[in-house]
Parts: sequence; structure tokens; C-alpha cells
Amino acid sequence: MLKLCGFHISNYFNKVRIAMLEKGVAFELDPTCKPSQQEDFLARTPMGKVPFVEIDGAQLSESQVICEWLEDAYPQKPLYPRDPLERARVRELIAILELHVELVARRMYGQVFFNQPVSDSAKQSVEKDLIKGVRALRARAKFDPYIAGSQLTLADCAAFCHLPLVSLATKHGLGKDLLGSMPQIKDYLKMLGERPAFKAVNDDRKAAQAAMKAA
Ligand SMILES: N[C@@H](CCC(=O)N[C@@H](CS)C(=O)NCC(=O)O)C(=O)O
Repeated sequence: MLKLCGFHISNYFNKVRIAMLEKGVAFELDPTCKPSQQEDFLARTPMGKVPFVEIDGAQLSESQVICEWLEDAYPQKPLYPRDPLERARVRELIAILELHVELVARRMYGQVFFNQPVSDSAKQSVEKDLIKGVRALRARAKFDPYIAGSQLTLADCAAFCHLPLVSLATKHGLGKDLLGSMPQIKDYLKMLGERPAFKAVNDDRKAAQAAMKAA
């Protein structure tokens, strides 16, 4: 039995869910798990973060680790190319997207989503770091039509969930969309959003956001 735990607004939860749906893996969903530092939650996910999966009673955390496990456990419908260098390129793209773009923009989520002010010096440092991350992304992203080339890969599952958040955070936090220098992103996200797996996850995200706003 495989269960994915997290919540519908989490970009990392959504990345894993899309990968599972694209691969056609059978799984259950627990979308009610919010990050927590409570002992009982830490016993399930040691940093208190989501997503995590439960596999026959065992837990595994960190979205990229979960996705790598999925590839090993369910090799049918792979989300990596066969060629070793092309596989590494997909991982390189995910590292750029997550370490050098999303995690940097995340330093402004407090202000953008929860009204917790971020200092001007923190914003300057975010902008400086993001310029480097976006430059790296521009250097590697192919949009041909997928981000790593002709095959849908795990990098698309990640990009679809992270890029809209980065645009939003930089627009609201820095007054400009730092992904503006990559105009291909708009059509690329639209194309992915038409795939049933991506659409299902995006629809649940929008519904959860609307419910949160209404509350
Ligand atoms: N590196 C982690 C990041 C996961 C992450 O940051 N999840 C957020 C929700 S989108 C979270 O749990 N935040 C709570 C926290 O940072 O304590 C992964 O890839 O799974």
C-alpha cells in the first residue's frame, strides 16, 4: 500500500502527485497533512515537512528522494530518459529549479502569502541569488516542447509546480517577475496544464486555495 501525504497547496506534494499520476502508479492520498514539529508528526517525516509517502507502513520524505524511489520501484512509464547524460541533465534541471530558483524565491513567501514583512536587504539578496538561478535555468531549459527536450520528465513535474510560485513571489515581493526573461514559460505551462495528470493536480490546488481564501 502506497499513500502520499501532504496538502493540495504544497508545490512539492503536487510535484510527487503528478509524477505518480503520470506513471500510472496506484496510490492513496492523504491531503490533510500539514507541516508540524510535533513529535508524532516528526516520527513520520523527520524534518516535519511534506510531502512524505507511506509504503507498507514505512515512511519516506523529501520529494526528490520519493520520485527517485518511484522510478526504481515502478520502472514502467519512466520519467527519465535512458541515456545517462540526458538523465543527469534532468537532475541538473531539477537542482537548478529547486535549489537555485524555488528555494530562493521561498525566502519571500512569508511576505507574499502570510503578510510577514521581509527586509529590504533580504529582498536584495533574494534578487541577487535569483538572477543567477534564472540565468542557469535559461541556459539549460529547452522547451522542445518539454523542459529537458522531447520527453516528458520529472523536471516538468517540478517546473509546473514551482515556476508559477516563483513568478508570483517575485512580482509581489520584488515588484517584477524575475522569470520575465523566459517568455516561453507561459505556453509551456499551458501545454502541461492540458495533460490530465497536471490538470487534476492544478484543479485541486485551485479549489484548496479558494477554500482557504474563503475561510
Ligand atoms: N526539500 C523538501 C521541501 C518540502 C517543503 O518545503 N515543503 C513545505 C510545504 S510546500 C513544508 O513542508 N514546509 C514546512 C517547513 O518548512 O517547515 C522536499 O523536496 O520535499
